[in-house]
Amino acid sequence: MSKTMTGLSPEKLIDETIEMLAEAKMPVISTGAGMSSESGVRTFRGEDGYWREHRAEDLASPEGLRKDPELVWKWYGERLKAYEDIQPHAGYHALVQLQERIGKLPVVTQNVDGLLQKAGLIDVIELHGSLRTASCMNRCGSPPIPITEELFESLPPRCSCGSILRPDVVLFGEQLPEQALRRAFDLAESCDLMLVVGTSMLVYPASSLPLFVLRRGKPVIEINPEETPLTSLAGVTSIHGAAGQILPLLVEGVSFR
Ligand code: BV8
Ligand code: ZN
Repeated sequence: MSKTMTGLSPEKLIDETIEMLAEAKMPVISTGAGMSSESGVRTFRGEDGYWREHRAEDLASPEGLRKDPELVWKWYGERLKAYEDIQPHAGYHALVQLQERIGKLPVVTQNVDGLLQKAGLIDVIELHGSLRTASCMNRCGSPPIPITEELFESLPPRCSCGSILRPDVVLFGEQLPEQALRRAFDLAESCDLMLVVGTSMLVYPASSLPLFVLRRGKPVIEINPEETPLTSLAGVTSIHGAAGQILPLLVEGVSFR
C-alpha cells in the first residue's frame, strides 16, 4: 500500500519525504510535462492539454507528419513560440539547489522544452529528444539543422534534398535514443530513490522507469496534483501538489538536515 494511502497528514508526509530525500545518496529525478506547467507550458492531457484538440498520434507521429506536415510543423512552431519567454519556476531552482548540495543530480525527462538546462541542471537525459534541431525525413545524410524562426518562413521546412524536415523529437511509434534510454535504465537500476514529478505515467517506456526502482525495493516519491498509475503502488510516497510548491518545500527541509 502506498504511503499516501495510510492517511498520513500532509505535514507528516512532507516530513517523511524530506527524511528520505536527505538520506538518499544517489537520487534520480524523472519529469514529465507537469513539471513545466507552472512555467506556462501546456501539458498534453490537462484541461488545457494539447491532446484535447488533436490525437497525440496525429501530431507527434511519423504518419501524422507525412499526412499533414504543415499542421504538425505549425503545432511545433506554436510550442516553440510559447517556449521563447518561459522561465524555470521555483521547483526548477529547488532542483538546482539539490544538485549543488549533493554534487550530482541526474534528471531523466520526457520534456522537450529545455527548461531543466535553462535552470542550470547539468545532467539531463532527454528521453524524447529536443526541439533544438531538425533532420531530413528521408535520412539523406544531411546533418541536423538548428530549428530557428527562419525555418518557419515556408512550411513545411525542407531539406536540401527536397524532402521534408522533421523535428529531432521522438515521435510515437519511434524508438527512443539508445544512449539516453540505456542511461535512464542504468539510473533506475542504480539509484537509491526516484523522485517523479509531473507525469501522467501513460507513455512507455518512460513510464516503466519508476517501476524498475520499486522492484529493487527502493522508494519512489511522486509529486502530482492528480492520481496516476503510480499513486497506489506499494513503496510510493505520493504528494498531491504542484511541483513549484512542493519541490522548494522538500529541498528547504533537506538543507536543514
Ligand atoms: C516506443 C516528444 C518502441 C514529442 C513524446 C499501447 C500500449 C502501451 C504502449 C504503447 C501502445 N501502443 C504504442 C505504445 C508505445 C507508445 C506509448 O506509450 N503510447 C501511449 C500513448 C499508450 N510509446 C512510443 O511510441 C514510444 N516509443 O515505445 O518505441 C516501440 C516502437 C513501435 C511500437 C511500439 C513500441 C515513443 C513515445 C515518445 C512520444 N513522444 N514527446 C513532443 O513532445 O511533441 S510523448 C509526449 O507525451 C511527452 O514527451 C510525454 O512523454 C507524453 C506526455 O506525458 P506527460 O509528460 O506525463 O504529460 P501529461 O500531459 O500526460 O501529464 C501531465 C501530468 O502532470 C499530469 O499527471 C498532471 O496531473 C501533472 N501536473 C499538471 N500540473 C502539474 C502537474 N504535476 C506537478 N506539478 C504541476 N504544477
Ligand atoms: Zn535530405
